[in-house]
Amino acid sequence: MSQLVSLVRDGNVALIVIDNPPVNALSSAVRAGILECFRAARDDAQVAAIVFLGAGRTFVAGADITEFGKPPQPPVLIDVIAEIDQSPKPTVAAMHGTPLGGGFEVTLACHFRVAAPGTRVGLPEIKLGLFPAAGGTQRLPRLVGMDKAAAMILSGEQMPAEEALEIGLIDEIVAGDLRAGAVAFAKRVVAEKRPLRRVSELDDKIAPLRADPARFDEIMASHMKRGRGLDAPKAVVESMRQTLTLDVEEASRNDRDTFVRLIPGEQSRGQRHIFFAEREAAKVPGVSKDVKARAVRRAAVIGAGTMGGGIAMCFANAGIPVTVVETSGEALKRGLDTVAKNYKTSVTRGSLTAEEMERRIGLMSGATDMDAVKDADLVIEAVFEEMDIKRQIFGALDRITGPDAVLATNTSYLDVNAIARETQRPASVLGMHFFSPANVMRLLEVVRGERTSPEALATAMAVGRRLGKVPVVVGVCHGFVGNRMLRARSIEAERLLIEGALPQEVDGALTEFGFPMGPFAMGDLAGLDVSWRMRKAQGTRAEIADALCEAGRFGQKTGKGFYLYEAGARTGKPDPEVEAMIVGVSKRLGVTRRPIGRQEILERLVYPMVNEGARILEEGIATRPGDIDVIWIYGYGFPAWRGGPMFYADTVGLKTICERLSALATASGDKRHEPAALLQRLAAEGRGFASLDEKKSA
Ligand code: T1G
Repeated sequence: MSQLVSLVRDGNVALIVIDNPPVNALSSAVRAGILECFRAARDDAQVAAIVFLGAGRTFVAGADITEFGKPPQPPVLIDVIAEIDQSPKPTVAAMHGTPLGGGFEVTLACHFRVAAPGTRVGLPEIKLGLFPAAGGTQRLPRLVGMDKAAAMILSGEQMPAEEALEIGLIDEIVAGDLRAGAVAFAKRVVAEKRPLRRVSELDDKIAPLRADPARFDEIMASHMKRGRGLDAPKAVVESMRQTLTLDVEEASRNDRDTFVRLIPGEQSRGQRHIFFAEREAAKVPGVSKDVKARAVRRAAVIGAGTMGGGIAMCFANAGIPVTVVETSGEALKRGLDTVAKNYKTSVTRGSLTAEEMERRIGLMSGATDMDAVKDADLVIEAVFEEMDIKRQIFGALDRITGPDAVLATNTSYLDVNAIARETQRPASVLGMHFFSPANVMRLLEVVRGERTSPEALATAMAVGRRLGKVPVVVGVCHGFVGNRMLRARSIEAERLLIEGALPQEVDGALTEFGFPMGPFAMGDLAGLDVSWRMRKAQGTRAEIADALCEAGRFGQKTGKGFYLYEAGARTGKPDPEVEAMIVGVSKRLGVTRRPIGRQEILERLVYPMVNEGARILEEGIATRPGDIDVIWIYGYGFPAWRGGPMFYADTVGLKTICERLSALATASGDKRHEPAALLQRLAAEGRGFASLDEKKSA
């Protein structure tokens, strides 16, 4: 047997142990090893039952994603699973960790499934632009019914073993030694001569749908939320529809063909790129795995505004006690009341229990005296974007907190080095830039100052992950990575309005591209007065946004912005008043308006961002193109199935992008549209940004 898969005996039970760190992925060698061991156990007269077990931290977590896009090696997974499915002897899957994807599909081919407490099962293929093509779409509905199966497969979410037990997905939770417990379970099955229930032959949950196919469509429609229009969700529906007419064997063969077609598709390539890019982003140059992060037992947040309150919620949600400091009792009360309101909304929505809400609120304390943070291991400043205020706060924090405390600023664009210079501990100062709403958005830009130490960085990255964020290290410049690229887009979006486009046309180009909303709807949601205040502080102008603010149109908060929001509606309507204002600004600037098509709008919004991303890479502000992609997907809603701005640029072709940017530079006279040197070099060499990333995915 290969060392990746071994066959051991425990009495009359054969154990097939898979040991392929780190997650027991089903590489071709593992598949071959499983098949070899299974056949040996099946054909051994001394063996009465077979248990599948994963070594290390988890049962099999899926097919080996690094193999996708390469020529498939035998044996293919559906053939391995088909043989297990036909086992004449009882088969038991002993699960722990995260049995996912193909790994969970192996367990569905077993007669029985047992799991250690805390195990989480799932079929997350949809998140890779794929679908469970090794029988998951055929066996799961036969086991738990179409509705629960569709919910699990179309969301790709993990399910705790305790819930899986309730719905009959697993047979027993095994406390203590999983291996011993699973063997004992198998021996009981043999001793009791339990009937062997082959999942592929179950039909009681499918027959009613066969009689009422419309019900099948209703179920599918109820679970097809975000994935509308994408290839993988459509493939899931058509694959699951086969349960009404075909047996598992035949349907699985069709699934394999569909799967092979999805693999090379741009949508799956984009999502697999992000899967690996997110993990690459966790690898910070100069911060090796043996750099020890400092323990963060207590946190503190300075400022209880929208951001400060949201950040404090992140810590409470992660079970970390957090002190919130404000300048006055009134401001503090306002901030904590907003936090309580947010939690109450979650309880009303059913996404949080009242007890959990009380527990989290109990982890938060408030103060108006900065001395309250003296025991904090990490302090995050989240006050107004005024450098003088931040300088004062960091000077005070430096005096008050312990020598090992990490001091972070949530600034979205100010100079972290200047802030660090206000302290005696610049090595422990960095930026932790959360995205609004901080308790929801997963991106965390960790801003590395010129003197930030590896330990401080490791601490911020570790805390980011504990808070459930996706931390990405960025360098110091105006706007770091995300907001610097957003500014390039915002300038062009305003120009498009002046030259002839309307807000709904500009926003429509991006929502059709896959963004949840466009720049103007986003501005109305965030509040146009926020960036207006920043522009006034910097002495810059945005003609149309300024005109709207001067007319008191701050967006949703005032019922009017770029759009009209009737009676507190969340979705705005085009407002003829705004169109008249825009036409007036064009006239005042002497610009002759013209109709602008969707493709031109899209190119003028996305390509300047790519150009800024190339400069960011040249300057070393981001380590990899994939880091920029992760930032835009987790911080700004760039559609994951497009892989992020830099991956998308590769799919367009950098030569094309260079040509369009040069034309834009000539037409607008704006030198910033001249293609960045890196972009020109890669285009000239016929390469893409991907050639700069060392990645595993094909
Ligand atoms: N294949 C190859 N490498 C994988 C992998 C996989 N399936 N899963 C993880 N890795 C690598 C990962 O890149 C990282 O590498 C290391 O393992 C630790 O991962 C036929 C076709 C299991 C919940 O989608 O969700 O089965 O950076 O940092 O936070 O229908 O990994 O250390 O070099 O994420 O503890 C379906 C994907 C595949 C599961 C563990 N399965 N993995 O999280 O560790 S498609 C998945 C995860 C499929 C079938 C279809 C998570 C995890 P490195 P990590 P973690």
